[in-house]
Amino acid sequence: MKSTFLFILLSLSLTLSACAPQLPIDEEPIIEEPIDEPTEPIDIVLTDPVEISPRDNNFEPAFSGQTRSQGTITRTPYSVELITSDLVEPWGVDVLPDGRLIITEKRGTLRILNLDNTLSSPIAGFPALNTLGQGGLLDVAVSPNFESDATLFFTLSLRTNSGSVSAVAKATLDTKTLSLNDVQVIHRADPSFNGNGHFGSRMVIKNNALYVSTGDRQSFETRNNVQLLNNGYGKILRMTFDGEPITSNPFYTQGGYARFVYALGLRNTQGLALHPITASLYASDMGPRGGDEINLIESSNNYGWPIITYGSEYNGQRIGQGITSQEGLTQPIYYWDPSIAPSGMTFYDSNVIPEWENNLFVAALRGSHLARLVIDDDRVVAEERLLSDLGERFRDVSVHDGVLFTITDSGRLYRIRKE
Ligand SMILES: [Ca+2]
Repeated sequence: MKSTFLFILLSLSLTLSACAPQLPIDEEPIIEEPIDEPTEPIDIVLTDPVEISPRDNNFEPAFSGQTRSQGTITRTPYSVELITSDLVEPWGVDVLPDGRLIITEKRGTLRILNLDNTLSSPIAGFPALNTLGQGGLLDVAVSPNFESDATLFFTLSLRTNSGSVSAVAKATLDTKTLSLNDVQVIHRADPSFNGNGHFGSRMVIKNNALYVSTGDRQSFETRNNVQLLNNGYGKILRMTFDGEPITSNPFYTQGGYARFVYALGLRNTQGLALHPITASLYASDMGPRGGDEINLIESSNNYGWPIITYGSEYNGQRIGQGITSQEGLTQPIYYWDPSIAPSGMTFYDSNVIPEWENNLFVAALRGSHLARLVIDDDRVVAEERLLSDLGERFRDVSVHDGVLFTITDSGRLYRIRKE
C-alpha cells in the first residue's frame, strides 16, 4: 500500500459518532461542531501495518482496526540516550515532583536517579517478598501530595505462610537521607497462592484513589477466580490511600472482597495509564499466545478472561470454548497476534514532540520495542515500533516534561527526547 497522509485532530473529540471507527479511515465524518480547545491538526504518516509476522491464531477481529492497525513513523528527530545500565531488574519507574526518577528493583530495593544522572544506592526496607519468578517489588507511584506527605505507593508480591500474594504498600521517603519510613501494607489481593507468576501489578492514581491491577496467578487452578468477585485475581482494584474500598465501587454493596473490585476479567495487567484529556483508564493485558490486549477500563466491566480471548494456550490448544466475544464481556480496543508481551505504559502528555501528543507508549517485553499507539476516539489508528534495534525487554515507561524514560530487564534506563 502506498503511504498516505491523514490529518487527525489529536484533541479527542466526543463529537465523532460511535460508528466512526468502523468506517475506512479516510471516510471519517468531518467534525462540524466547535471544539472547546482547538489544537492545530497534526498530520501523521500512515504506512503498512508494522506487524508482518504470521498470526498464531485465525480469529477475526470484532471491528476494523482492532489489530494490526496501520503503521506510522515519527518524523520529529529524537535522541535515545543510555543513562545507566546499573539497575538490577528494574520494574517500575515514576517521577518525583523535582524531576528525579524513582525506580523499583524487583529484588526489593528502590533507586533514585538524580538530576545529574547519578544513581542512588539501593534503598531497602520492604517486608518479606516473593522475588521468585515474576514476583518481587513491582510498581511505584508517587503521591499527588508528595511535597507535603512524602508518600510513595508500591505494588509487591508478599511472601506468606501459604505462598505469596499481590499487595499494595505505602511508605514515606526521606529525600535527604534517602530512607524509607513507615512502610505499611495497605491491601492484599487475597488469597495467597503457591506460585510465582502473574502478579499484575501496575498502579495509577486518579482523584485521590489508587487503581491497581492484579493477575490470574498463572495456573489452571487459579484462572477461574478471575471471573469471581470474592478474590483479588485478574482485577482492577480501586481503593483509598489507606487501602479502604471506595464506597462508589460498582460491587461495593455486595460486601466482602467485591467492595474493592472496579473491573474484572483480566489475565495479567502490567500496564495502566490515564488519558491526558479524558482521564480514561487504559490497561494492557498480557494475553496467552497471540492475545495481548489494550483495554479501556470502565467501572464494573468484565474484560472476559478466560471466557473470551484472541489467544490460545502456549501448546496451541484453544482456551475454553475458543471464542473471542460474548454478550456482556467487553472487547479489547486493540490486540496483538503474535504477542508482544505488553508491560508498563504511559500517555505522552506533552507537545514537545507534537506528533506524539496524547499517544500511548507501551513497553514490550517479548516484542523488544517501545510501541507508540496513536489513539483517536478510544481506538488505535496507528502503531509504530521504537527502539527495536536495542534488543532489550522493555518493562516500564514514564514521561516527564516531554521526555520519555524507559527501563529494561537487563538493568538499563534510556532517555528519549526531542533532538
Ligand atoms: Ca480481554
